[in-house]
Amino acid sequence: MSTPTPNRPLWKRLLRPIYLRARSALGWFFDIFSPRKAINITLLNRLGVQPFRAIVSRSLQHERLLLRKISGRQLSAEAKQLHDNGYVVISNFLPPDVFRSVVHEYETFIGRMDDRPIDDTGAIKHYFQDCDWERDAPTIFKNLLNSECILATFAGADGTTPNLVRTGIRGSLWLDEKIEESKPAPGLYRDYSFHSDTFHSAYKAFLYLDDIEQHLAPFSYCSKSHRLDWERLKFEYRYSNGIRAKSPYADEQVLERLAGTDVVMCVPANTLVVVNTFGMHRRGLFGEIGDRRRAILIGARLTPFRFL
Ligand SMILES: O=C(O)CCC(=O)C(=O)O
Ligand SMILES: [Fe+2]
Repeated sequence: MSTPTPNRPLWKRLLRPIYLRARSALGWFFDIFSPRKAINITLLNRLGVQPFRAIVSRSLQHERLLLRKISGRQLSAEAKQLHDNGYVVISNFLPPDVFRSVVHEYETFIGRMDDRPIDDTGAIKHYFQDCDWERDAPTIFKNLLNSECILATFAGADGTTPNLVRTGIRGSLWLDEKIEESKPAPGLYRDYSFHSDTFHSAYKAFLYLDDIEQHLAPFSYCSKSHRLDWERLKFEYRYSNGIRAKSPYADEQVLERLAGTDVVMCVPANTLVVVNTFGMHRRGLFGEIGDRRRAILIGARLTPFRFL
C-alpha cells in the first residue's frame, strides 16, 4: 500500500525541508530567550547557555532598577528588603476583619480544589487556581491579588511597575495536609529539598491562614541566595549539564555554601512571606497525620528577557 503524497506544489515540497530546518534552528534561539527552566540541547549546555541566560536576564533586571532609580522612584521598605535579602516577612498583613473575611472566602473553595498525588511523605496538596478572582473571590482579589503593597513590593524588587506586575499575577489557594504515614525512606524530592524555581528572578508571596509551627511543613528560605554570583553561575552550569530533575535542586557544593543561612518561616497566621524564588528554598515536613497548612499564594510570572 502506498502512502498518499500530500497534494503540494513542487516548489513547496522542495522548500519544506529547508523551512523545517530553519524553524527548528530558530526554535533553539527562542528557547534560549524563553522562560523555560532549562534548555534540552546538550551542545548549548556544554557551551554555557544556562549561565548566559541567567546573566542576561539579571542584567536586564539591573538595567530596569537603574532606570527606576534615575527616574527618582523610591523603593518601599518591603521591596528593598526583598531586593537585598531575597525575602521579606510582613506580619499582621491584613486588618483583622479583612483577614477573617479572606479566611471565610478561602473556606468556600475547599470542596472545589484539585489534588496532587499523595507524595512519599504522606502529604497531599489540594489547590484551587483557575477562576475569575474578581468575580468569584472578591475579598481575596482586592486585598491580595490586587494589593497595592504586594504589587509594589514585587515591582520594586524587580525594577518594574505595579501595572506590569498586575498583568502577570496568578493566585492559588493551598491546603496541604498529611494524610498517611511516610514511605519507610521517603525520597525528599520536589519542594522538600532546597531548590530554586528557575534561572531568573521570580516572585511569590504566601499568606498563611494558620499559625505555622515546626510540625506544619514551614517554608524556609536561604537568605541572600538570590544573588547571582560566580558560585551560582557554576551551579547553573552544573545543573544544565546534568538535568535529571524538574527543578534545579541544590547540590552538595551549594548546600555547603548555604549552610546556616536558611530562615524557617514559623510565623503567626496573617503573615505574608514574600520571596524571590530564584533563591534557594524548600518546605518542611509535617509532623503527624491530620496536620494541615492553609495558605494563599500570590505569584508573579513575568518574562525574564524584557527591558521594562
Ligand atoms: O510548599 C511550600 O511551602 C513551598 C513550595 C515551593 O517550593 C514553591 O512554591 O516554590
Ligand atoms: Fe519552589
